[in-house]
Amino acid sequence: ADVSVEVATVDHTLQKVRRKYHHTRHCRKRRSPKKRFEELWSGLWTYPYLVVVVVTAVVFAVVVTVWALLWVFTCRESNNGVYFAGMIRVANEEFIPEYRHADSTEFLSLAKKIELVLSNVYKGSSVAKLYKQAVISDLSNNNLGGVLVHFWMVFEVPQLKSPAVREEWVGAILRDSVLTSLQNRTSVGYLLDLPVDIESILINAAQRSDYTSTSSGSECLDKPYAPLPGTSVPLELDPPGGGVSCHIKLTSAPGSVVRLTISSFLIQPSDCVGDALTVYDSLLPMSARTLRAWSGTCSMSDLLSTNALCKCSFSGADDVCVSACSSHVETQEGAGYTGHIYSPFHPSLLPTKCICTWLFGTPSPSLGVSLKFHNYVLRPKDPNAHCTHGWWKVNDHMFCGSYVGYSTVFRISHPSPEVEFRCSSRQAQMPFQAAYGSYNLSQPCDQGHFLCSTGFCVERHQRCDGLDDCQDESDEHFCCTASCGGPSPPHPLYVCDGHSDCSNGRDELNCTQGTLRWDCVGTCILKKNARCDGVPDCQDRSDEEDCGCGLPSPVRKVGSFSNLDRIVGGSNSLEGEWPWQVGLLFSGNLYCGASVLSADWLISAAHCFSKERLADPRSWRAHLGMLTRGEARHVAEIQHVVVHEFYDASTFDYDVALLRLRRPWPASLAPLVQPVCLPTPSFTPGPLRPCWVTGWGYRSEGGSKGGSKVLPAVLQKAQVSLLSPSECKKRFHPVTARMLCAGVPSGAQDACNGDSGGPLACQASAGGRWFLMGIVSWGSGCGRPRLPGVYTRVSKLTSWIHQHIT
Ligand code: 4AZ
Repeated sequence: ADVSVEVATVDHTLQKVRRKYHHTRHCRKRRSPKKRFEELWSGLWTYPYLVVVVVTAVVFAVVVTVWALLWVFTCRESNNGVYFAGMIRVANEEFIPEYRHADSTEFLSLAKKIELVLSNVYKGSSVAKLYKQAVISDLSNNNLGGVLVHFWMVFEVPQLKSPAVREEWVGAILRDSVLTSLQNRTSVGYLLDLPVDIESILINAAQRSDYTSTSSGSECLDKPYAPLPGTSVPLELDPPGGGVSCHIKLTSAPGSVVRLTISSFLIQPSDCVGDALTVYDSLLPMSARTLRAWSGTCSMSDLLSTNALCKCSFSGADDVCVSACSSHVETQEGAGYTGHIYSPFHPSLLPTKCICTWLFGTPSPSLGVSLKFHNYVLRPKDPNAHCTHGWWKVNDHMFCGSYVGYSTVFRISHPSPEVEFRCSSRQAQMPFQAAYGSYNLSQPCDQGHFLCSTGFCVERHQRCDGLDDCQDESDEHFCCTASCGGPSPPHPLYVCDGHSDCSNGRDELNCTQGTLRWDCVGTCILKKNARCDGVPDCQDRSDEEDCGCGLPSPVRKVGSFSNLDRIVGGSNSLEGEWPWQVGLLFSGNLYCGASVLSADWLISAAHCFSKERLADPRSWRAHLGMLTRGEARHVAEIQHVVVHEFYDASTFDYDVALLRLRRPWPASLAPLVQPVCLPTPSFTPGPLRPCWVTGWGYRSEGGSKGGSKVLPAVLQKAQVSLLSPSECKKRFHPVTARMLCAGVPSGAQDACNGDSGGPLACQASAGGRWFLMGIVSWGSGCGRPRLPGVYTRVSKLTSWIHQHIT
């Protein structure tokens, strides 16, 4: 109506609009609302109004967007999904064909049960708030029986806290929720009410993309099944591109294994760098179960020279098995190790079936062949037993391979031996490699050297020096044979250790009369427990050096009482009674015990830190000067953990670990925090001086007392007696020189789960110092009659300890 068109700035326009509106309101006759609306509406579409509306809308949109973005990135704590692939063997379940189909009622029912158990475990753990869900992805059969469960676990973690959920912790929570009994050393225990194999538990961090691409309904997932041995299932893996991962889950009939033959691997030019193929021994992409990985490493120039195609070909698995590991090998004289032989598919795991034959040749009939293995040993085959980690035939003599924690040299005293290796396990095993060389048949070791039973040569002066130079102690064995009947005294390590090493018993003579050999530097004296006994016996007083240890000063509080219903048959300790006792907490839970050795070193059991049991020092806190749980005088961080290099998780041999504190504990904590003394090789507790085991572990087997799992709040102590090695060997097998039995015949006093790593301390004499005789290691249940606890024999490991802490 009365609006004219003109070009104006926004300000100008606004003023005009205001003026006009003002004018309209005051000077016009009143009109009907409908008419007024029509006027306003048509007015809005005029140019100046339009500009105002558009500008306002744009400003509004910008403000809303900026605010929303700010909220997303700053105000709201954004959550990240953290994904883990897991595997566990459910022991009592028989695999049925229906389990292969994720939509079958049988699958769904078992999956639901397991998901519930996993959910209960994690919802009751320290990461309960972050746990979102567990999804069972596959159920498969396996050669150990039961059903192998492959699952995903999803945690929702605030972005800043992502590192808080780590694969070691997630795995540890699961493992620690399994109640096992050490009886019979079976690895099957109970995860709530589900019987599971603790050894089978494996948790690996994974990518979200792995989770989505392996879930049913994913764009590129195939699950071929070979129903009969020998069935060949052709596979073609042709990813659709765009960064999509494809997965093929291969399964075969129970009792058979899958053989995968890769005939060609074509890498497209554009994707060359990113293309990769990984084969896992699992139905989910678990890094720890990688069998083999190939990645597209071919460069663009390679591509050009091969017609813009990078082609990698692999021959059939059977061919590789025989041809790649069998060969004719020539050694050289005096040139050390000149080459290697490898297990088939090295460095992949060993296949379950294979045969390799190596024909060795040496340049002279006076030479033999030596094979140096890393962490693997060949031992003569017991005619009544099967080889479980490789069957070997060396010139018609049979050997079994086994994995050990040290290197070995296997010497074949023949100039041209034939060595045959057969895989002998129903499960894929670790690969091996051996360096080969020749040696002089008449003199395997150079002059001045001693031949260890590991096959290594060590310098002669290293024999019988108390140090394990051969890696299997063979340089320290039979050290007293020469002197058992001869003029010189038996080897000090074997004197009065309670073990008859000399056939004439000379090494154990006169021990009851209190005489014992003690080596001062250069000379020796005969006195029982001369070390740190307050009397300088050596001329240089070396026997009284570094003796600030092993003297507790217990405080009996008014009204304190002894409750004879604790540890297995133990009682409450007093404040300061065991000042070396340490509580080791992993993620806030008391896991193990330890003992103070010095201002910055603690000693504990290796099995508390073995691979599965969290080797990461950052996960641990040491609670020092603690009587009641949670009331430590000092909490220390651990800088690093030294697990004994020969620790054997299957036998618990060398079950010892040293923990270095990040910072020394303050000296002002004395006398409530004090080191325990380290025993000499010949230390024996004083007569009628029993030893004491201390800890906050369970009070009975299975941890239940009156039906509920209760851990004592106050540090418990129990008195136990040492058993002779021969008594110990009657109860358990194997008992090695690094083990020690202690208990009471009725079993009424004993260590139990949770006491592991803690001290078994013995007093040298009445009122004398306390020495760390043992470290709680293992046993058959807790508190059982005639089944003592087994401890790490510290006196056999003092040189290793000193090597690290001094
Ligand atoms: C344990 O699992 C454990 N009764 C420690 C000691 C004993 C048994 C078990 C000996 O930590």
